[in-house]
Amino acid sequence: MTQDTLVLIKPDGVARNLIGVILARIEAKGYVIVDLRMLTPDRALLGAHYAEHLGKPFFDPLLDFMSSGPVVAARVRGHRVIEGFRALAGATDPTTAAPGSIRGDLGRDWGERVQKNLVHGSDSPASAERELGLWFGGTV
Ligand code: D4T
Repeated sequence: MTQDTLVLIKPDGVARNLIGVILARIEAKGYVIVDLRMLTPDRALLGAHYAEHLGKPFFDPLLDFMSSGPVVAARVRGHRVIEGFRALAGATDPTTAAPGSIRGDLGRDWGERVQKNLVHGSDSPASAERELGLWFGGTV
């Protein structure tokens, strides 16, 4: 059941110089980074990526934040990696994300309209396929 998932290191993670630390956690867990790129995403890409959140109060702040600077996108591979990376990332809210997780150890609430929670990971095989198509196009 080898899977690919999309991992994003969000602008807060890049700005805080945590690219290496976050990629090292993924590799230390045993997953394999099979493609990697850095870009500042435009609102069209982000609107498609976050389409499920359209209309929610945090949607515009989320797009402002995500387009505010460079993001690292990674295609990560392994058995059950979709579930495994979500566990590695921790809960959405970095205040309550479990210690030991990326968000729990490295993230905090900054009192803003959007949670700056360092990373994104696809939440299902269908999401992974859709999101990898958006950020990388096609398959490796
Ligand atoms: P992503 O999609 O970025 O990996 O985060 P999650 O899967 O953990 O959370 P999500 O899709 O529910 O939310 C997407 C993105 O919006 C921010 N957010 C979310 C926020 O600022 N306030 C909120 O109340 C929620 C639910 C954080 C992540």
